[in-house]
Amino acid sequence: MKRWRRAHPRHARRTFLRAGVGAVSGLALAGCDNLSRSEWFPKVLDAATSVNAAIANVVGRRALAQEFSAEDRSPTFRSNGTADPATAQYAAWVASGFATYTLDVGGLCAHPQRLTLAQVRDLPSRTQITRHDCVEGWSAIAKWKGARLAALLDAVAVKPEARYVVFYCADPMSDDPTDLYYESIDLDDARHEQTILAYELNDAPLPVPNGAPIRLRVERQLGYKHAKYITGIEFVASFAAIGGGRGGYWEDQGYQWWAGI
Ligand SMILES: Nc1nc2c(c(=O)[nH]1)N[C@H]1C(S)=C(S)[C@@H](COP(=O)(O)O)O[C@H]1N2
Ligand SMILES: [Mo]
Repeated sequence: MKRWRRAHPRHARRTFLRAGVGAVSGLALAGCDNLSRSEWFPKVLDAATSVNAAIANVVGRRALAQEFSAEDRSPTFRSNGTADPATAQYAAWVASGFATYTLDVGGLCAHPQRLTLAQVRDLPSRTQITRHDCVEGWSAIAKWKGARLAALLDAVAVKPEARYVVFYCADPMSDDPTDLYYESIDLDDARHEQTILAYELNDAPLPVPNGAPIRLRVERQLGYKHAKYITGIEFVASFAAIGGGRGGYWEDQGYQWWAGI
């Protein structure tokens, strides 16, 4: 636990945070005309998000996101956000074909583990064709294969006091090398049938621009929740002491933590 905290210190740089929130609101206003027609946009940036979360709880957190057939797939699945973490560590993993990559799984669990990509691929898997919706106004349908996150939770024996799963990523979001992309979901979403640690996109190994070697698919939430380049997974009772304290890189800039579609 201590090592994790050192690697991902809380960022209390208020001026940075204020600047970030301002920039996001400005973008939201500028993009309003284009985006207001979409069904999901209002759910992301206003208070309806919490209503949406409440409805999701009543309707059932286990309901599946829509799945599509092979013909429905988009011709290409674009990259958004980081397209290459470009750190020395990441470049070394790419050079090894991810043979030297490891995934640290720890926090509130009985059996913390360091897994190779091969070990992740050995976990029970799921394949699904789903639609990805990004708040920037694009969607795409693709086929994903990955390890069921529920299987990993069972393998490490998550403790009952764990409430959230935090995903630490390889890509720095500023000149500060500790300012890494991160995300979090709750245990209901972690155990959801369609929540996978994806290592294949459209029947090929996950490409670097889409988060190689492992990225999260959490199909009932918006694109920014789908953490790419995952290097660490931590089970926590609270994410208040991680990053800016709001549960994710974009959440720290003002986005909603719950991004249900
Ligand atoms: N590590 C990391 N994960 C990330 C991002 C990022 O910049 N870094 N961008 C997010 C956003 S906003 C979206 S829409 C999707 C884009 O996934 P794609 O690049 O496969 O299209 O990844 C999400 N996960
Ligand atoms: Mo996005």
